[in-house]
Amino acid sequence: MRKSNWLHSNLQSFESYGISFLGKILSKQDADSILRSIKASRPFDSNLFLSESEFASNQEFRGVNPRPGRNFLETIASALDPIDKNARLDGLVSKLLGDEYYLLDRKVVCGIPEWNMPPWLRSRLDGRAINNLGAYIKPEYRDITYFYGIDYHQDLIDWPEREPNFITLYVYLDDVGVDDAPLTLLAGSHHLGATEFPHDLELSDPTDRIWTYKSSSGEVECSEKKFMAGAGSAAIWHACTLHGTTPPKSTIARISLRYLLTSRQIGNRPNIVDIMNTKLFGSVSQKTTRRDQSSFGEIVKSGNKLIESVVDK
Ligand SMILES: O=C(O)CCC(=O)C(=O)O
Repeated sequence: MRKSNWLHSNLQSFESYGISFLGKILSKQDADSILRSIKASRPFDSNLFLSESEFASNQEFRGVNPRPGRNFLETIASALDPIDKNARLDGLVSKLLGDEYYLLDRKVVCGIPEWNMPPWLRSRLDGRAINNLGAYIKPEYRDITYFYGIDYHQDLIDWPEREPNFITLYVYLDDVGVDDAPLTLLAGSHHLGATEFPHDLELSDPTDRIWTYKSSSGEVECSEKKFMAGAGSAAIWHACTLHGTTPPKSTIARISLRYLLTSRQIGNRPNIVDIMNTKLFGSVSQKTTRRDQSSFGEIVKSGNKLIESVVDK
């Protein structure tokens, strides 16, 4: 696709649906080289996990994700140049967030298949809404985020009181097909603005996979979009776009990169995301973004609408 068509169609998709699938932004070779260094850094099997007794003797649910000083991507920063210096991507993000946009966060995200999980943990997590595995991972491996499926959520969930002035850029390092826990996104769900997790969602048309999403500000019908693509492919979405994954059915952990990019406030030159945010039906931020955790940060809410919607199908 010509450069100007690529830019135009991605801007149009982002503005209308809060999502855009960018195609390949990394060569297979560059994606492989990043993937190889991640895979060489640890075992991607049950050895990632604490034993049941180790976990029981020191249960920690907060501070178990990557953070500055404990983030695998800090160790391979130059391998990320093909993303950081990608002129097409930079042109697109500059339109969305303004020329002065900057990196808010980036990390490796790994989808863990069932067979990699110790049996005690599988039964403990069964049916939970959000399975971020950080609490169960050995401390030396917490420089990556691990998921065993996650129900539909907004990326604003981690940012109470923040406005959605950032976007997510997700880059697959593996080929991702239907059994590899593809990201599943709800087109147009950003229109309802910032809403609390768990969200009011119903699969109203199971044949065409259309979800009715409600909040106190309104209701939208959202078509489910699966991000299935080859290694090096990327997608971007608005901070209020609902998305999630089921656990991978395949035996291979799915490894991806997740960037959050944000705008700088520079006078009164609103960028596209700022303009989109003035048109959201509901609130632009929430003091409380989620109601699924205990006071210690453990996920206690059961019921995962995304997983339940595909069980036995
Ligand atoms: O990669 C995954 O399995 C889930 C990632 C996700 O939803 C997120 O990072 O917000």
